[in-house]
Amino acid sequence: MSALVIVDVQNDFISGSLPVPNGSEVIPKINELIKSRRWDIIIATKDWHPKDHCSFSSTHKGVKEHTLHSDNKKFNLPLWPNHCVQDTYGAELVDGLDTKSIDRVVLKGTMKDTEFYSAVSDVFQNHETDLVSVLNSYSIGQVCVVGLAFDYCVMYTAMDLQRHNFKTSIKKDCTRSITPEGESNSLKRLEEQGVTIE
Ligand code: VGL
Ligand code: ZN
Repeated sequence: MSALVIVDVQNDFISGSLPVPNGSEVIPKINELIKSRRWDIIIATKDWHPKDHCSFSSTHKGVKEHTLHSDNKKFNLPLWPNHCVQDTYGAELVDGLDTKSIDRVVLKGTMKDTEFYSAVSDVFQNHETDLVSVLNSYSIGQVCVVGLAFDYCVMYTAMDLQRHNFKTSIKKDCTRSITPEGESNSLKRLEEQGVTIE
């Protein structure tokens, strides 16, 4: 059995606070994939942050260094503009995406002090979403990953799925990257992990 996993095709990553360059181009391409009915289940993920999430630069304004406790500051992870705040327009799946064909939505990044890029686990692999158990409940062996952004959430999701022994591929044309350098680094890492780039 096989699954299509559509990562974070949300308003904020297309026309909102953290737009991925040319991100809107993936919408018709992903709709075409959906129409081809090649997968037994279609899952969409959503970055779904509380309004004071540790990955937002605004969360850390005026906070003294020694009082910081959240992962992003402590481990020098990138800080971002506020994005995909729970129950806001920016966090909704983008208009135009064929959402009626999506069987399940998996939320990630919901805990204030923990950064999730992957839709499987947080960056330190201490917490998991329900993605793997959803896939296992459908006896999925193969997963194809598409969406935004290639050099963050798509890459980390694909690497985690491969680590969990799903045969994992990425349809590159149905993704876009935040930066070109990020894209070439990600391609290298994905290849090393055995993820197929189609
Ligand atoms: C993402 C940065 C921060 C992504 C999510 O979906 O690629 N990037 N949060
Ligand atoms: Zn995020």
